[in-house]
Amino acid sequence: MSQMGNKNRPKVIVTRKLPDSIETRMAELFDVKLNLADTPMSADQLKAAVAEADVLVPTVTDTIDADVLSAAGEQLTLIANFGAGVDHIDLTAAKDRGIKVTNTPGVLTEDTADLTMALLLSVPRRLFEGEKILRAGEWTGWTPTFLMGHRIEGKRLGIIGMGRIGRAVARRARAFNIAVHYHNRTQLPQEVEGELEATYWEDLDQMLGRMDIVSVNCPLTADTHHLLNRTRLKKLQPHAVIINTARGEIIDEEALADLIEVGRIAGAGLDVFEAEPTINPKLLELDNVVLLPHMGSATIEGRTAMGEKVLINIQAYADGHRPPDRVLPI
Ligand code: 8YV
Repeated sequence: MSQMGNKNRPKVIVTRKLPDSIETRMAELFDVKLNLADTPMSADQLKAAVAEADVLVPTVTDTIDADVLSAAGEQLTLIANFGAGVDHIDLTAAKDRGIKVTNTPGVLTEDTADLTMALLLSVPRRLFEGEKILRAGEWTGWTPTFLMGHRIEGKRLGIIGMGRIGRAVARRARAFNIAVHYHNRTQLPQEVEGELEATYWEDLDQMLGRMDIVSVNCPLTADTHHLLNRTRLKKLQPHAVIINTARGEIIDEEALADLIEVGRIAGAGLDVFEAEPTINPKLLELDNVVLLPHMGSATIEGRTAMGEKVLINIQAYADGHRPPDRVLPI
């Protein structure tokens, strides 16, 4: 039985504006404080929120570190994250204070994989370069050699992180006749590998040296921070491109920008950045880089489903049951 077991209407503080239907349901079910203005909360505002709430509903834009959690009152027993990644939450600090953490896995898999494919097509085929030229009124007509990119059919894709999203990317890649390779903490069961026609590389460095396209699909953890550091990035072949729809901090962004600038890496498609929403100015200068504002899961369907997961996790917890999407305790 949770500490909230007797509370019919837990006090829930939501840090950002969520889809309308979710906010409406939240207000029906819980004593909820919404952020209709949608301005990101400062550390002090987050501290005030954790001092007051039974349940906090943060997003990727909230840094819930040990300092913020030090302000939490005894009543804060659940952090029901709106999002799958929980790297912005200090799980050790939460655990020490007996705070449970849930997330929203599974419902953003396909959308994020779609966006990964969109970038995977956009960079080699130079789609955004073409768009930019056309909109600037600089297109003077078809020529046989204008904006030639590279074919993706038959190329080798190395997926880093073969969880739900990585596998969804692999399925799509197979449909484009791309050869799927992957690096993961553990090798997938043979039947899954067979289904995805995926080749496992235990050694990431070796895989990087042989790929045409690399897609980052692993979570950000202490182990994956700057997993693609300068030394590793240099293992890539000069014609390789990198796609990142996971977390910016997994790649040393400065090194990536430097290596693309000097032609040691052919390009990148990035939906996530090390210091979001600040973008490394070097990246902004590069034509062979496609930059998107962290929109992997930005579909009405996906964001609504994420909200529904948050609702279910809170309701289950308030009813004294184990919420379905437990990150902490596992
Ligand atoms: C979300 C994401 O939009 O779920 C995740 O981990 O990166 C995004 O798809 C964001 O995290 C919402 O908090």
